[in-house]
Amino acid sequence: MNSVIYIRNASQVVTVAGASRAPKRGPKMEELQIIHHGGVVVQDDRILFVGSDQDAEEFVEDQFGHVKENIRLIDASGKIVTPGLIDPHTHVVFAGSREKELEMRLQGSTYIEILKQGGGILYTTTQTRAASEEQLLDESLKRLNRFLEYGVTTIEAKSGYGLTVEDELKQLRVARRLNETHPIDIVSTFMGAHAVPVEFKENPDDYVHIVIEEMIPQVAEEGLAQFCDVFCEEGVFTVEQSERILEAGKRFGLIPKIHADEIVQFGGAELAAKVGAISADHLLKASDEGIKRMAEAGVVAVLLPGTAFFLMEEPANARKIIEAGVPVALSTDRNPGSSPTESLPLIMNLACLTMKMTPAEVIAACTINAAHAIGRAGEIGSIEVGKKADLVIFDAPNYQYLQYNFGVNLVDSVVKNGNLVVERRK
Ligand code: IZC
Ligand code: ZN
Repeated sequence: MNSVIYIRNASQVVTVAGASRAPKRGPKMEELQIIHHGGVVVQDDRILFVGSDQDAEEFVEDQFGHVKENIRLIDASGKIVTPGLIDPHTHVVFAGSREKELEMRLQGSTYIEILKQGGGILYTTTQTRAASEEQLLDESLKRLNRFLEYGVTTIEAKSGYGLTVEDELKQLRVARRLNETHPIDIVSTFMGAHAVPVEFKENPDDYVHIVIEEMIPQVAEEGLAQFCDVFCEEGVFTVEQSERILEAGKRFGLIPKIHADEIVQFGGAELAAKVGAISADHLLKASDEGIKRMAEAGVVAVLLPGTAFFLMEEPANARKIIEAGVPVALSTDRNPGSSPTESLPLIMNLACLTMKMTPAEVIAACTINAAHAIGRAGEIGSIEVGKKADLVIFDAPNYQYLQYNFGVNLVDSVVKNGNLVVERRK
């Protein structure tokens, strides 16, 4: 018989069902389609059944009554089941770390000043260029293991610490190998336009030329990425350069994403709408007009409150963005400079406590809306029959408790692709 897992007696099954075709916006973000006292049955890598305790018992008896001893039973009494968490914005493949910059920032240096002095992204680029594929793989693997412990079952991962054709391809190949070998699914984004490398400091347009003429075609040819991202920011890439790069990506089938309006108001949100980006990320300084255009164009806002917290900045105005009808997702932004954490649950806490998102909105933002931000909502992001069996059991009596008992890991178990991959606290 095929592998079957039956999770029973959950106090809540938070399905987040019914939004696979379009992301949740406005008040809909609060509708989580919860089954109180329910169960989930998984067969192989798919969700086979979800329903009330009684219906689940009958279903299992009907389908598997004769082979009950082969079913893996998980008792979720007093706990909740949610879809596997999805992190739609990470820079997880890199070498080294930047704890020195934390001390510099505590003494008054800013993130952009450090970058302009050749630190920041450029420091990590030096380390990443020097690292072998094996070394990058080992370092990134540790981070992926931590993500899984926190209930994250799918992530997006960007390149952008190579900044040469070969080194960008190296980073993306590592992401591909990680996807093949690690339980977490990794969706890749090409981000050669993450910083202008020192070699091109005096003529950044020459670097943009290489991104467009050399990097994008090779990334596309090797099928190494699905998305193309740009750090559109004062002192990094202009709106005009960003547009050229994202349009070039589109010609090669790479869907645009954009780091928008993080540090200054720069027109990134407007550009996201103009190029039809799947998401615009950060948005701390986004203009009202930009937000309006994102809502009209259906761009998902990926908010990163951990980054604002770590950079000691005011976070994005999530309430305004949600009220404008923009679908919101959340992410760690895992990277060595502005958000060195794999704890998506901590980001959820920060979203609630620093951006006043409700506990229900936070769940929608880390499940179905995050799936939409990476074009995967048909497969993941909700507990529905036929979807991939990616599930988390949290040791919490209700979903609100996740935002209340903050800063600790409440993950009890994780099911990924139908396999029990994390089992904690007996
Ligand atoms: O390494 O600093 N913001 N890119 C844009 C980053 C932060 C990553 C880094
Ligand atoms: Zn980022």
